[in-house]
Amino acid sequence: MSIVISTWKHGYVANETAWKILSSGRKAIDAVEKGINVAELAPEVHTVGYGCYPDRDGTITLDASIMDDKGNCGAVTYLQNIKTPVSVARKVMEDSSHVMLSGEGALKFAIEQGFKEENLLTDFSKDSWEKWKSEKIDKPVDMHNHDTIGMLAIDNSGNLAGACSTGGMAFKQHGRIGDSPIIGAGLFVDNDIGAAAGTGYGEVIMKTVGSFAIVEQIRLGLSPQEACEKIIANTKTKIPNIDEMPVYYIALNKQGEIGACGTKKGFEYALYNNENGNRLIEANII
Ligand code: SD4
Repeated sequence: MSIVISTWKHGYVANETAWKILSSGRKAIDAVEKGINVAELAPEVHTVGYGCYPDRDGTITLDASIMDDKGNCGAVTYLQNIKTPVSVARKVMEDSSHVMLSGEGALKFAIEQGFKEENLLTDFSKDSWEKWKSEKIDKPVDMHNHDTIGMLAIDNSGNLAGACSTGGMAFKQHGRIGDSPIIGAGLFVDNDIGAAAGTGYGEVIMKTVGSFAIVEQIRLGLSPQEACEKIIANTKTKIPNIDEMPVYYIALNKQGEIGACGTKKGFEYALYNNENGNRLIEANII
């Protein structure tokens, strides 16, 4: 019973690669890493990896994390000049004694591990920044300037894994780090129970430790859908101006049931399973 679920439209293409890996009998951890690489490497995906929107200073800084079925995890924050941060996060998990590396140290580690240092700014990245600077548009999150890829998978052996990768918010404060590399906030996997990943306004996801909260609700007996809805409902009561700071989650349990919910309309996720193939679905809002 393989399943892969991922956030936003770019998850659809990423799912195709993840599914091929799962279908060949490989592990969920390989599927989520390689699936997310597809979005990271695509210059037309402007919110993840190569070709991202830069920060206020015109610099692209990336966050990513990954978690396997043994409860191991790895993360990078404020990483520059590497196209595939989720793969660096996996190296942190597997080939270092740490969970998280940041900035210059993360870059140094990546280069030591054989990753190539490259300029991630495309013409689109530069032009959008020039435009933002000249117009002083200050819209940290809307449907066009954010969109982390989060991906959760279950493999043929019934093991779970999850990962996420993002450029954070377009034109963010230089040095800002979001929820995606924070285990428990942007991502959490417990192979006995389930997995969850967040997208949207990272500050809200961090304040509410959303992904961990969802997995804990699944542990207490809720379905992934009920768990996502419960945490979204809680978040709405805790964050007064939630309308300006939307958040969204996807979740998967050990039995292969999925859930998705957000505070605002327009959240699409991609689900690939045996019954229906790959589909882009609009999530419930509550
Ligand atoms: C962040 N959560 O850095 C990310 C951005 C995002 O959909 O997911 N947007 O806050």
